[in-house]
Amino acid sequence: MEEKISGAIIRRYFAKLEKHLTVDVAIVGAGPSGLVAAHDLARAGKQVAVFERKLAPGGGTWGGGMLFNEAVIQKDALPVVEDFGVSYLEENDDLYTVDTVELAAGLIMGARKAGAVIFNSVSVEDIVFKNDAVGGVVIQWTPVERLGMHVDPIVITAKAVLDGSGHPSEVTSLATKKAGISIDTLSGQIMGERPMWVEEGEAATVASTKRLYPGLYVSGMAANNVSGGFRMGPIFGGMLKSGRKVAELILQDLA
Ligand code: 48H
Repeated sequence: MEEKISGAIIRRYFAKLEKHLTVDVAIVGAGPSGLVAAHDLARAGKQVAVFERKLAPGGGTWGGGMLFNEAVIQKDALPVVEDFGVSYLEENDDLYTVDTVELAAGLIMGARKAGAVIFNSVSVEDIVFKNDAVGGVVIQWTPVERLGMHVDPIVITAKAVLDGSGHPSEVTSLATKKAGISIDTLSGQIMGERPMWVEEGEAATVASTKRLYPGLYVSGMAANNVSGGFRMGPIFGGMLKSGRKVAELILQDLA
C-alpha cells in the first residue's frame, strides 16, 4: 500500500508536469487576476499552466482588508464573480461584498475546473527570451529558492507569458533588467506603483492591462506597478476585470 500511494503521486505529478513543458500560456502568480485569466483562457481551449510561489494559490485574496476576510467589488465585476459561482451581498452605491475565503477558493476551483493546471510552491526565477520575444519561464522549487541553494532550474516554453505576480511585477522586472527591453509604458520601463486613490487605481488596473512586449502580458497589481497606477486597497473588481481583459487580448493574439 505504501508503495502504491507514493507511486501514484509521482506518476501523476510527472505526467502533469511533462504535459505542461510547452503550453499556450504560462501564468506567473495565482492571484485573482491570474486565476481569472487562467479560467478564461482554459475555457477557450488553451493549454494553461499557472506557477505560484506560495503553497496556497489565491495571492492577496485571502486576507481581505487588514485580515478582515471580506472584500468589496463593484457592480460591473459581478459577471466575473457569478461565473465562478461565488456569492456576494449588496452593500450600497453599486458596491458589493464577498467573503474572501469563498472568493479565493472559488477562483482556484474555477480555474482548475476550466482546465488550467496550477503548479504551487514553484517560483518563476527567469524568462526565456529568444528572437526578440518572451518565449517562456524558468522555474524552480520555492524551497530551493528560499534556501538559496545553487540548483539549476528547468524551463517551460509558452506562446504567451502573463505577469500576474502582483505588486512587484517580477516577470516584467526580469524582462526589462535582463533582456534590456523597452516595454509599452510611457517611459519604456517600469514606472512604479503610486499611493492610494481607489477610483483612479481601479480604472488604471484595467487600462494598463496589456501586451508589454511580444510574448509578454501583464495584469492586476503588476499592471499598476508597470504603468505607474495608484493602489486601491481591498476592492477587487479591477483585478477580476483585468484578468478577463488580458485573457481576451491573449486569445486575440493567439488566434
Ligand atoms: C511564482 C509568484 C512570483 C514568481 C509573485 O498579488 P496577487 O494577489 O496578484 P493580483 O495582481 O492578481 O491581485 C492583487 C491583489 O491581491 C492586491 O494585492 C491588491 C488589490 N492590492 C491593492 C493594494 O492597494 O495593496 O498575487 C500574485 C501572486 C502571489 O500569490 C505571489 O506569491 C505570486 O503571484 N508570485 N509566483 N513566481 N516569481 N512572484
